Parts: sequence; C-alpha cells; structure tokens
Amino acid sequence: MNRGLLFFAVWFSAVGIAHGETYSDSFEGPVLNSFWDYVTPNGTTGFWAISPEQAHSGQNSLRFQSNNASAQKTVQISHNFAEPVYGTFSIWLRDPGLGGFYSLFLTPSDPLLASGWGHRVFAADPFFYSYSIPNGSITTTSVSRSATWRQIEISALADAVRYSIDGQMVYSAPSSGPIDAVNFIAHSSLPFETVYWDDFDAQIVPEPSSSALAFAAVASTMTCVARPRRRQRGDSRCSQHG
Ligand SMILES: [Ca+2]
Repeated sequence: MNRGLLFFAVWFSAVGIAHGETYSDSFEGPVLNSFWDYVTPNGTTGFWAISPEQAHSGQNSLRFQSNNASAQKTVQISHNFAEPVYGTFSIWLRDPGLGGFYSLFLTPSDPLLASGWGHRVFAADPFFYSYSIPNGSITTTSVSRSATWRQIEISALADAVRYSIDGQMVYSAPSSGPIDAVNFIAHSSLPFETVYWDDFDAQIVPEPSSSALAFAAVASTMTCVARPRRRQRGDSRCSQHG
C-alpha cells in the first residue's frame, strides 16, 4: 500500500471510532488498529499478523496461526465496549475448510448469559458451520465449509437476535439483551494451522438510557463524549447535533 492509501485507511478508521456508531477494519496495516483492546500475545499459543497472503479486500488480512505445541491453542482479538451496546457485527473468515474452531462471538452483558459461549457462529464441524446461543446448545447449520471466504454476521438488537452466514439467516429469536464485547477467535490442537480474517464491520447502537440520551440533551453543538475503556484505552465519540 502506498503512503497515501495508508494515510486514508488510518484516517478512515479513526473517524469511524470517533463517531462511535460504526466501525470498519480492513486490516491493511501496517499495525493493528487501536480499536482492538485485547490480542493474544504472540507466541503464547500462536501468532497473529497483518498478512499479504490472503485478502478479501485490499492487499492484506489478519492472519491467525497456532504454534507447534501439542495442546489446544487459542488466538483471539477482542473489543470491549465501555458500556453495554446493541449492534450488528460482521467479519469475513477465510476458512481452510477443515480442522480448527473459528468463531465470531459476542459476550452478553447479562452475567447469567456471559458464562456460556455467548452469541457465536463458528466453523468446527468437519462439514458445516454451526452456532450456539447464550447458555444454549450447539446447532449445526446447512451452510457447508470450504476453503473460501465466508461472511459471518451476528445482530444483538433491542428487539431481536439474528445470526447469518453469507447473508443467509441461520437463527433468529427475541432479544436477550445488550452485549459487552465483540471477539473473534481461533482454537486448534494442530500445529501451525492458519486462518485469515478481513473486513470487520460494526454497526453500534448505544443504549437509549446512556449515550443516546446524553447526546440528545445537547443540541446544535459538536459534542465529544469521553468514554473510559473498561480495560485500557480512552475513547471519544463526536457527533454533530442540531
Ligand atoms: Ca483487507
């Protein structure tokens, strides 16, 4: 990527964070965007890197690779919201078509639901994609696994929950409340198993009782609301009112 494109990519990401309502990440690098609060330390159980080996868009994607230990290994990236949110989250997964356990999942805010697998769509079955609901069982879908890019999308909204793969809805239900974090993750017991992720998108809807009401109370001004992060980073969300 040339410097002009690189600047644009960084600027676009920063604007996406600042407005708070949406965030997109195409993992063009050269480093991982600060939107992500947690990344598995490289070498602990595997490795992650911005990689030109595969790309759903642009020139790069985010590569997860397990290390060569014999134990089960995990590589994970997460964003923790400063307060519970509703929203729609999607990412493209370059599934090798076999092995592993690759998933997008949302962590429910309700502690009684957060102890389980959360809202999760994943590739682990040898032949088909699966999903699990908070404190629920695993369901195998009719969407087949193959060595190609697939888009996984999970909506946790105030009135509904929906899971989709490549635009095909595989599960819907009434809302089970807001979520605290969005995560994607790779588990593997095999050495140097590799998957790629690209084009993450978040459409975030703040809870009416918190930031939405705070924004509504301030009219005709450019307002930036400082939002301390639960783990480490501050954030500011700016919105034009009036
Ligand atoms: Ca990309």
